[in-house]
Amino acid sequence: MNQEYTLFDRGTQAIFWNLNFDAIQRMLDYDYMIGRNPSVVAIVGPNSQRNFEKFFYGNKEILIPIYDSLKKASVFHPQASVLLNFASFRSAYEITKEALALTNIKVIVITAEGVPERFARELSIQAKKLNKWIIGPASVGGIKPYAFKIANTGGAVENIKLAKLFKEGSVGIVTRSGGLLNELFNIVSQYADGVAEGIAIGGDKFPGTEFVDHLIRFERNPKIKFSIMIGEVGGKSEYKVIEAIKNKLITKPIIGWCIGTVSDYFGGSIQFGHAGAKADKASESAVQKNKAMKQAGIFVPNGFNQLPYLVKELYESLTDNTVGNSSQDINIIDLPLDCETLVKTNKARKKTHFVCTISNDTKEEITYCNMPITEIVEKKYTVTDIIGLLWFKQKFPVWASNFIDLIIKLTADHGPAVSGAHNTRVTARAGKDLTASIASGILTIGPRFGGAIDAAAKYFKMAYENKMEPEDFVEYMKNVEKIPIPGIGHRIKSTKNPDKRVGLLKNYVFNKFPTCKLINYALDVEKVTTSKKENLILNVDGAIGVSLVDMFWALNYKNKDIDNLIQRGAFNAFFVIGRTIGLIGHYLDEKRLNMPLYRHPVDDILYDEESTIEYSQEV
Ligand code: Q5B
Repeated sequence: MNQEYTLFDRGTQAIFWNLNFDAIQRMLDYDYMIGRNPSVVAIVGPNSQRNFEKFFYGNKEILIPIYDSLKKASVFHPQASVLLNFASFRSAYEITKEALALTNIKVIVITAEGVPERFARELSIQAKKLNKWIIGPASVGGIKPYAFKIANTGGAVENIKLAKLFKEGSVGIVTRSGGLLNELFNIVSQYADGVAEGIAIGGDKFPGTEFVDHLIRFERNPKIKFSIMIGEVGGKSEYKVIEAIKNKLITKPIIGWCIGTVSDYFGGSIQFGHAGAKADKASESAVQKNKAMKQAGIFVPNGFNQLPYLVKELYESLTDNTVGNSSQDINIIDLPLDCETLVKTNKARKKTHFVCTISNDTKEEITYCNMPITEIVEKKYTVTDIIGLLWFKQKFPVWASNFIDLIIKLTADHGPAVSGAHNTRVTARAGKDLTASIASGILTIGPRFGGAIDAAAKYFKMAYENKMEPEDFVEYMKNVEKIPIPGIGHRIKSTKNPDKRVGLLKNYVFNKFPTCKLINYALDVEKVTTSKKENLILNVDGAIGVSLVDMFWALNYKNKDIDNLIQRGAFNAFFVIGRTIGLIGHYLDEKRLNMPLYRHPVDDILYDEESTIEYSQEV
């Protein structure tokens, strides 16, 4: 601190305890407007997962570090002299005690209401011993215009501009309440030349510092011509000021008023909003305190409404200025408006980066294709109906929805030996979590395993549309495309060991589908391939692929739309969703059995370092 009467100046740095990002942003906005460096240099958030947060300083973004302890924050920021203690009433005491022990921290602002009175008293006594300042508990803080603003003091930027809180005036203000502090800012901006410093000491019975402490500081501050003190019913704080006037510790004029004069009309002891706003003795009533202040030479208005005129009168009598002619205007830097505000107030438009046509979470409840989930539940939509909505943007008829249900059931698992389940189990045994383990299984789904559905649909549909004879199609795939027909062939299933799943699919399609054109064609192709080799059956991928084409044809999808779905991988998605169920099962099974790390047996690997096999056999 520069001078003993000043708690804050344009270089004051603060540590903010708690992740109150809006309040911090307001401080930085103020700093930017008055052209000083950012006043918040560190944040303490013991439970934060982050070690920094981004804020705007003007139109630039800056990073403010988040520490998990006050001690660390203060070690890394020894210049920070203010702690803005925004902790809850449960933690505020311990944190303040910790801050009092730190040599760099000189001022502590406590916002929490409800700090136990004995703790508040102890903190106040301790702070005074150490020559430190506590503002609060239950305080909004304060401001030294053109230097430092505590958190939300002064309200929004518009209010700060209106109350001219960006320039230093000559009036010192002390209140208990933050609301009245704002009211006074407004009055002083209109009836005098503005605020030199404004502090709300807080509404608790035992504030860390009292009116008198700050008024004595104001006495020593040559910039301050007079002060305003707004007290409340209850407590003795105003009498301490009277005592200081008697002892000539305060000689500058003070305008004083005690809120709560109405309590006399109720009779008895009335508790007002603040914890300390209750008169336990007659002398603590607002009326008595106003009388006592007047007798001590404090300017006491007849009522709060008269206070602005008293401010004007006193200001003009103490300065050569008449109100309105006094401003030594300071250029404030205009705060750039953020896009969100401009868009909200219809002053700007913004291009969106994403388009979503399947669901909306910005309404009262999430909707799937415009249908609220409550309605979805009430109408007893099945999981496959939801697939219809979210994948294809339509509610399928029951026969189609039930077909999807059948696919999911039949593809859910095919034992631990297949690529996906094997990978999932190996990954789980390497100690990985559920997501990683099932992801490693899903990643094996492809042209040879489970992911041949799209390609099967594509080639069978192409052959059918081009009226290829099954034999010609088999030849075409071998000689022109030079690939095995997707959807044909299985490692263990054959004509002698038929795949029951394919039987169930065929049975459903022939009984429930309005049209079975492509599956019939595929079965004709199967006759050709199985005549070559008995395992070249229409496999589960192939049966699903061709049946889905039949399904979409029956649902009146155009060929182009079906081709697009295939090209985007929408048909393989049915295997992915089904098999994910099984992969989760395999993962949980491994964990349940607590299986150790898997290492493949070396006798199952052919080691041949002498091999001359080249990657490319081209000559
Ligand atoms: N040949 C599946 O082959 C397999 C031919 C063919 C014409 C064909 C193979 C293939 C297409 C991909 C496909 C999905 C690799 C399968 C699934 C899910 C699963 C898995 C599970 C589950 C099997 C021997 C001879 C050769 C080849 C000829 C082979 N395939 N000709 N069209 N498609 N299919 N995948 O038995 O003259 O001797 O040289 O790639 O649809 O993944 O349970 O395991 O639920 O988890 O190893 O069911 O068919 O035959 O490669 O030794 O070839 O047959 O040209 O002829 P194989 P290969 P040649 S369902």
